[in-house]
Amino acid sequence: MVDFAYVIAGSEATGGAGLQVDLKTFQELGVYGVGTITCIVSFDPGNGWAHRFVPIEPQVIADQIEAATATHDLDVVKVGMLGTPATIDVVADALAARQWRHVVVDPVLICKGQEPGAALDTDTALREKIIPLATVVTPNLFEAQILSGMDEISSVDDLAEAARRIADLGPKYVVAKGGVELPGDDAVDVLFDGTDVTVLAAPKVGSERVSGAGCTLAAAITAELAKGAEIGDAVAFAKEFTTAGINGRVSAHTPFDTVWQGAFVDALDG
Ligand code: PXL
Repeated sequence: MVDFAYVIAGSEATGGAGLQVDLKTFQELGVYGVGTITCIVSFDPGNGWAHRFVPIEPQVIADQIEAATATHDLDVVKVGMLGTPATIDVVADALAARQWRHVVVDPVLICKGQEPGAALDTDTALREKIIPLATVVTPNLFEAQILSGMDEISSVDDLAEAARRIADLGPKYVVAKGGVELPGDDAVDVLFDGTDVTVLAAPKVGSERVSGAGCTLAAAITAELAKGAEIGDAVAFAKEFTTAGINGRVSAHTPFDTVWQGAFVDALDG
């Protein structure tokens, strides 16, 4: 029997982030992907690759969720970029209307290139209406700092403390990602399960951010949970899958490279 994974997220038109990455990751990991689009991001090559952002009409989001959930028995969902308070309201209502085995939230506060703080009301709505419905939340360093309210995260201990504070907002598990910004030779993620902190480390691949890494990690966690993995195994595998994808990254005309979701399976095939 095929396992299903559902994603509610934004489209990113280059294929390097967002829903496109989620569905590619699901397919690589052998789960049937179902997707609902919340917004459309089209980078602007004529203007420094700035983000052009168009929200989808709330009723159209509700219609997509109705179609997806009426068609398949979906019990594991990933939530990616939402983008506006109206979108957050409709997605929060839809999540609250049914039972989920896992709700994996990638708390996309801003995406690369946007001005921090430009969308404070969206950040507040995400914290108040979506994060409490999550079973797993996967903030990067910047998002962990905002969501935890900490002044600075400059060590693994700080990252673990941020994860503990974010768990107080409701989610059972917090995966806080140090990425290239956390000082040190390793890319460190911490998993807090409400009691214990597990530190996952892998040598950094260069010092530049690679587009789609956060989306890939959260989608891989979602796919593994859909297949029945335990959270610790899901997160450890997702990190391996994402690290392989960063190693096998694709260069592009954008100023940043993007993750290749096929790299993990390429390596298995030799
Ligand atoms: O990488 C975060 C992200 C998620 N979702 C969408 C995006 C981005 C960043 O560009 O556009 C739709």
